[in-house]
Amino acid sequence: MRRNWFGRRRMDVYKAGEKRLFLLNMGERVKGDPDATGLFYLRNEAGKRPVSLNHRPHRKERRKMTTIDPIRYPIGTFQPPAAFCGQEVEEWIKAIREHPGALREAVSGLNEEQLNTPYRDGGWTIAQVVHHLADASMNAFLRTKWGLTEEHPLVKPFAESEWAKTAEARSLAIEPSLVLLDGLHARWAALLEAMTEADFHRTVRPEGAAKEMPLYVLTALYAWHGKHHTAQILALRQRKGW
Ligand code: NI
Repeated sequence: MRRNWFGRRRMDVYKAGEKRLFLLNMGERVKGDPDATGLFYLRNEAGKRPVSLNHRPHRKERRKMTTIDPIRYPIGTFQPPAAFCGQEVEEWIKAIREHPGALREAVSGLNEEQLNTPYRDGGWTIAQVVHHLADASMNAFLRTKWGLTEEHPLVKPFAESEWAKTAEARSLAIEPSLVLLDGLHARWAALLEAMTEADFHRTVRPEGAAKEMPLYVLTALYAWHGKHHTAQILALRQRKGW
């Protein structure tokens, strides 16, 4: 067996459940027989990038691969797209359009006790995650509108963990937030579909951020965000056998 940057742990990578799960969660695509090719693919929103197992990845890449918590980030962390790509934009819009339905399906049949279960130790309950998704999507929609109607507007972040603690976010049934997401995402997807490439290159300036964010990156971020939280709920259901 050839030595590579996984060293002796290479077999663990493909055999130990957690390692394998971890790599798959990072979006690994094994092309052919990994032992024969020595290649796997790290895939992010920007596309596929082949990585040779025989080369040690950059420090930044390694940090990402070793510190991510798979319960908290079941589909991996957000990888900003490197450039605008019309085909990817279409996929993100589709994800935003389909998010409310996917979320409804992810929470369907759960009773109140289950909805009030944290998706991880010390994390939000499923109900809080649903309310958080409504909070986040409302903010994202407004940022998109601001970005389209003003020149490089400053956009305010929201203190999401504090928003998740206000009374209604801790006690209200999830249905009002699901209904909100139905309407909001229908409108948001319609807005995005009507945008030109130039519109997607318009930017907002997130307060405190080092650089401006083009609207296509914002769109990619929220396409990921919906899937990210939906996957947290589905993963909890799988672990609990619900
Ligand atoms: Ni979130």
